[in-house]
Amino acid sequence: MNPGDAPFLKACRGEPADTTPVWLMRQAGRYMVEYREVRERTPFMDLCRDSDLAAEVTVTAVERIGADAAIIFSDILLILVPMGMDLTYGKGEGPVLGNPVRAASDVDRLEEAPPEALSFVYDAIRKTRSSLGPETPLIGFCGAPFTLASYVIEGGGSRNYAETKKLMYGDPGAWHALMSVIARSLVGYVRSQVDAGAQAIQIFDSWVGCLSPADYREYVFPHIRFLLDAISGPVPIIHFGTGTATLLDQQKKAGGDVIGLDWRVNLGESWDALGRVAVQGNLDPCVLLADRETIRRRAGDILRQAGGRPGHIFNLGHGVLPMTPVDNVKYLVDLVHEWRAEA
Ligand code: 1CP
Repeated sequence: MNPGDAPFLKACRGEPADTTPVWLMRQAGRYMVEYREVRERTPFMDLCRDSDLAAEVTVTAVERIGADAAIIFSDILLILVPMGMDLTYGKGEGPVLGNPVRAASDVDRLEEAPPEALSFVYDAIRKTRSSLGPETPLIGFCGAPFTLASYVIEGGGSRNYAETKKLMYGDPGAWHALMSVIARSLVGYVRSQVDAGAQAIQIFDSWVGCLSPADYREYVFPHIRFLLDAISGPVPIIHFGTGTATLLDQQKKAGGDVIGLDWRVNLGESWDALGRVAVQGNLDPCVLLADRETIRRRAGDILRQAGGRPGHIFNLGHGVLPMTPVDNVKYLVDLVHEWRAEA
């Protein structure tokens, strides 16, 4: 197969494909026994920095579930280290940034990440690409400026983003300087992933849904627009967020060939409103905890909403949960592939 003819890449371009392509966010992760075995021997950050192991985990996951695309095993937060952040992954508690940014003087100490600081990611992309067949495209990724800024400011995950918004409202100058240095760092990082062989890029704006449309316009749009402008062209860009029902029009305007939808919206209606763009989504990850009949019915609802329109990439609305049975994931992938639009 000509690599460009893979159903996933066709769908990214809005072209018809024989079957609806499907992959899952976090498809290489703790729900999979092969991954847990690797993690028992290797701390998370070491795994990301070991390009052989990262490539192995990436390839194992895509082959195990039969997805139409692989996503490189890495993490959105790694770029923060060469910017000057002190990042650790505590046991079971998620990521911790030990020196959070709370004031303009903290922003000043951050540096634009030199792309070569993340050479282990590009090595992993090259190694993964050489062990995948031409029919399986490889997705590179990064966090979006807002989502990364939220970790930089909160020092980890957050419930209400109070510190983030405190800086955003209280010191817009510092806020824009922070968003700008993150966005500039991401440009070289994404371009290097593409140079290494990434055939699509997903931008994770996982937490931007905590903002109102007006705040998105003022505090986020210029920076995500700058990033998407700078990287668009060579490969398709998937622009993903959660809780973004009221932000989708602005996200589309900011850019991206594919807009990622979470499960809180109706895929068909959102696609109608978005107009000409490909879409990705949007099964609730919790549906994969249910029985097969429910999985079939709920996946069928989404496929019917897409209605066979070219440019749909089936995915969850967010990442696979760790307690998900891997057989249910496999069942979902197979059923999407076997789905035929009803007459
Ligand atoms: O083994 C472990 O316990 C570590 C868990 C883990 C994994 C498997 C982390 C820590 N990161 C990852 C890999 C990862 N992260 C991938 C590649 C795997 C794949 O998709 O197959 C990707 C694409 C990410 C991206 C990522 N990291 C996001 C965006 C996606 C999303 O879920 O919204 C975010 C927000 C992160 C931060 C992060 N890193 C790790 C955790 C547990 C988190 C989330 C913390 C939080 O909830 O705030």
